Amino acid sequence: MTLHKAFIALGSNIGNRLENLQDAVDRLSLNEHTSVLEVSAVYMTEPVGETGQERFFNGVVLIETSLPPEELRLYCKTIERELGRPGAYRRWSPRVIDLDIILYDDWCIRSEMLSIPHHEMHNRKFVLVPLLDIANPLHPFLGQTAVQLLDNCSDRSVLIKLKKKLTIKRI
Ligand code: PH2
Ligand code: MG
Ligand code: MG
Repeated sequence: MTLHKAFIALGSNIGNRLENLQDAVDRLSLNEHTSVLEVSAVYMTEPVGETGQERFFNGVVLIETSLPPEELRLYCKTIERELGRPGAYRRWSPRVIDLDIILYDDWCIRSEMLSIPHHEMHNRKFVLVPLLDIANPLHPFLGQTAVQLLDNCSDRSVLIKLKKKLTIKRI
């Protein structure tokens, strides 16, 4: 069985935002096909794309998984549903939980269902800053490290690093 590494970005701006992120991390930890290796700090971030909604809590986790990307995406959708996310959100609407695969090994995938590396990761401080808490991976498509992506990122939104932390449950 081949194990892969993937970075997943987490976001929530409805309900108990910390609890929602932690519930998602727990589901990634307690599943037999995925384990969580590292968690970032939690950041309170201004909504990007549509203002006038609650601020987000954002974080990033590094997981190890035997699931191929498409199955990992489906598992992320299952977690979103279990945490109360409705089937479809319009693009910039507030969300109970959002799980986005940011990187999967050094793979580049562009299909109707999958965009790996995530097509917006280099434009989003709420992804790059927590990612750098964990690692400084190379963006396999743009050929820049996360530090370089952040240097070149035009996102000027404010992130506040919180004292609240995510924890990793071990089976
Ligand atoms: N997610 C979005 C759109 N805007 N803004 C912040 N701060 N954090 C997010 O996670 C986020 C967003 C779409 O998924
Ligand atoms: Mg998203
Ligand atoms: Mg998403």
